[in-house]
Amino acid sequence: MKLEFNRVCVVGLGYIGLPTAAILASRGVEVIGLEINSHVVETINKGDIHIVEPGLDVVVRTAVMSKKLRATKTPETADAYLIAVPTPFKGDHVPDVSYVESASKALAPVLKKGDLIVLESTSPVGTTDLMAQWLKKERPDLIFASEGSEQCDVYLAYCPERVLPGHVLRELIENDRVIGGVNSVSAERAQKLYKIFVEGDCIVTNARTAEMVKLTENSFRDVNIAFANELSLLCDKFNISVWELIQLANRHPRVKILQPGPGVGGHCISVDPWFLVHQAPDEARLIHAARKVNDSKPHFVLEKVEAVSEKFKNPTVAFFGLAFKANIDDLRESPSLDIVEHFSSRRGRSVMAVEPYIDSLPKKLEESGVQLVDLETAIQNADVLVLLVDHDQFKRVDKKKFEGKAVIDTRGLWR
Ligand code: SAJ
Repeated sequence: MKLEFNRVCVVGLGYIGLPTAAILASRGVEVIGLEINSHVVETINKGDIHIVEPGLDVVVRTAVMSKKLRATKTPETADAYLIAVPTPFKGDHVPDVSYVESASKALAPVLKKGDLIVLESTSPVGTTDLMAQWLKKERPDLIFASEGSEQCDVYLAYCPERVLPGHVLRELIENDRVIGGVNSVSAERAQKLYKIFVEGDCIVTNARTAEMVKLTENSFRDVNIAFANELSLLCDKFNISVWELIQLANRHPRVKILQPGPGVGGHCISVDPWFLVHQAPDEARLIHAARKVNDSKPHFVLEKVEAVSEKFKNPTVAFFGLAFKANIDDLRESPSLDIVEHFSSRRGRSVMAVEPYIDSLPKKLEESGVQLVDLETAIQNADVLVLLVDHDQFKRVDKKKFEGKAVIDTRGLWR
């Protein structure tokens, strides 16, 4: 079968770019990974990976060994380009699209008539149009897709990734994709590209809607977690178990409350809603309030730990979990890490941390004298036990061993 896309270039070989590149390669497409980090390029070309994601090592190794995937620092021609670079925010929660800009500028010299460029990075509404403007400036000889016209040399689309860390390979294939074309021909072309590996529906819309869909999905989750977190504050005040409360309220056929926790972490849900708040501060009031509720939850937990610890003389405090959520090793934007960092920054405290997914502590915790220990050691030796992450390993504890100790359970695992 002749493929319409024989060669695809994936720009940015991170948590999304690398799995996407490897899956495309596994479908017979020649994939070039364009990456600015030399260490990442070398690692991948050896058939290894630089990130932790179940099953990814095998798919990448197979793709590299079969010569369908290789990484490079130099832009090369391809039939389609997928941009999956970071879009963090600068101070004051202002979105930073400079990586998208530099990726566009890097690609500009190798573009030719008939090429397709798809932006996957989470972006403020209007970023795909901005990309068209940057490209036009670099390549005045080419006609880039524009709204309201189907005539173009280079097709442009936006297609957000929506995979859950820890389940990336399965979700990349199974999830539905929203494909937003700057014009209809771009959307159709991008749809063909995604159909090479996506088994879910590939639904076509315009680029601005697709950009907003991504921000909406993560804001929806943030607002709903904020509701659960607010309930946990109310329950603390009223001396009610928030876990029992939610379980009972969820018995209503149209109520489905999420779970409270020590705060919202990761590089998506705690970041993306700010893009909307920044673009429309007067309108995005609920989304803004939710961000504030979730961001303040670690302070609430910290105060609880302080108050409980004061009841002991020279207590040892053990924190269970540092990752931003259950069963992964990712400590980025982790509220748990934040809590332990703050608590252990006061000198002379005896602090233990249990995190089955890491071998050594982040530098800051090491410098504050925190000890990385196993589950049993922590339960045996600590006076105050603080559960921060609902890792499966923490579910199997013998609660009889908690006798005489204070327990703060932010995830409802040890109730
Ligand atoms: N959390 C709670 N209570 C809950 C659910 C989650 O406190 O009931 C916390 C987690 O502990 C964690 C944070 O929220 O700190 C985020 O975790 P998550 O599992 O909700 O989401 P992420 O950040 O791992 O991935 C999200 C997903 N988006 C949605 O579910 C709408 C994923 O599909 C996106 O692809 C990803 O963001 C992304 O890249 O944007």
